[in-house]
Amino acid sequence: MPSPIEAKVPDIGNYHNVPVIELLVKPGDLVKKDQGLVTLESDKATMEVPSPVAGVVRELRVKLDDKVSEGAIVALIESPVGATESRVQAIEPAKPAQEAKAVPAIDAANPSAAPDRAGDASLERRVDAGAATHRPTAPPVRFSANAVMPERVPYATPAVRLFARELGVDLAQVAGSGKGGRVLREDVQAFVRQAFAAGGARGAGSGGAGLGLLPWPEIDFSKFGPVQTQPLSKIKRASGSNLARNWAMIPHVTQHDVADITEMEAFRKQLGTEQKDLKITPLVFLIKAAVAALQRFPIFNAALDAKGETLTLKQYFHIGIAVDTPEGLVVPVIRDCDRKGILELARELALVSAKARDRKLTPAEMSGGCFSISSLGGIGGTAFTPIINAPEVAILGVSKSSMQPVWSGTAFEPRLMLPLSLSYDHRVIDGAAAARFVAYMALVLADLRRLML
Ligand code: CAO
Repeated sequence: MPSPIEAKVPDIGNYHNVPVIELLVKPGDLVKKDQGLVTLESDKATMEVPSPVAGVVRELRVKLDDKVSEGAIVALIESPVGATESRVQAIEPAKPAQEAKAVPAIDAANPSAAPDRAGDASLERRVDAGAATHRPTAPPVRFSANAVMPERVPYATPAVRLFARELGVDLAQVAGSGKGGRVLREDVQAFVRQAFAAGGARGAGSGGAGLGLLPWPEIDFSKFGPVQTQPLSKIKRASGSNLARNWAMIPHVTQHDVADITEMEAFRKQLGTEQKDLKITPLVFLIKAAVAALQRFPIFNAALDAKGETLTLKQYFHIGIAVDTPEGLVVPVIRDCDRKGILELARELALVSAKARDRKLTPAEMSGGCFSISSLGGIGGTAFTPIINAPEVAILGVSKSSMQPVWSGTAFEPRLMLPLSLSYDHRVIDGAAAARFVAYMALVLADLRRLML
């Protein structure tokens, strides 16, 4: 058995006393020639000390945080003399037969010997020959630290870079949890896990799987006090996936406004006394006002394609209504709202709300929407940010109306004001258009005669 070969820190430029930040192998590991043994980190770069030969790591001569300079021995590598062919194959990367013939095997310690052994693809024979005639030492591999790890590229060791490359992961997207923000192997693994969990949430012009988010914190809460767990309902899990995708992939902006519904409310109350068996809430008026605004601003009645490049403008007016049920949120769609009057809409709204709460809605009754309304007005609040129901491009949130002092020009008058919150996809809709859309809705709600125009 020949003496083990010393793996030394090669020429690393003008760096001295560089800390060892990572041990990439341990005694007993099989290594290939040039495989990284330890990682060093200067103030500007990380670099690996390569194994001078293929073989087995007999001893590591450094530990984490040791400081090393050029020539320091980091490990002893035993060459695989007497190793079986399969063991050698395990450490020799497979090469196509042609390549093996064309590329001479080069002994780092004796490059001139290479031509003699051209075509010798057997590592064992190569190492044997080297061991018999020379005692190879660490090859003088030159490092350009900045070429290995330029400051502007993500901070990661070459091993992690290689790992990310093999998995097709763009390191720039991965958040590093290591010292100083260094991207670790585990960060890349977590990134890939998350990409899979996102279930191919791609489209609308960006890669949902490439968000580069930190892994979800996993905390044992029972350490802090008594807890119990409860699975999310099926509806919540399904709507949650949609909401998460829509929130992550659509650049939302929410435009807030208020509508003076004093007259509308008087009319609604009057209708209520006439239609004893029908509950008429502000929501049906909002459906009509939304349709009027969609007709006036057709870009809001549109769907964006998966690439984020083409809009489909709809010439029908089906409105989705968010309904709160004990199992979670569902969005039944009321069709052809432009062709239906207040009373018909009120009847249909009562019907779909009851069906939603009884879990009797069919998928067909929840599809085909153009624009959605989420009304929390029966509960409270002054404003909120509803999440757009992709591929729709806008959604209206409605909060609770309240009496407000409004300046009439000569005096403050008590007026019933209804808060409106319009979230819109900023890729499709400009802020000015959104402000006009919601202001127009407020105008219609303030004077319902405008619905007839
Ligand atoms: N301001 C003041 N009062 C309002 C109001 C508003 N904007 N909107 C409704 N109300 C009143 C109604 O007039 C009704 O009063 P009365 O009982 O005195 O008649 C009361 O509030 C309850 O209304 P409602 O909520 O039963 O009826 P609706 O037509 O307004 O809404 C429905 C129907 C199905 C949309 C609603 O019940 C619901 O589920 N809303 C929740 C939607 C939701 O969860 N959105 C959030 C999505 S994001 O998580």
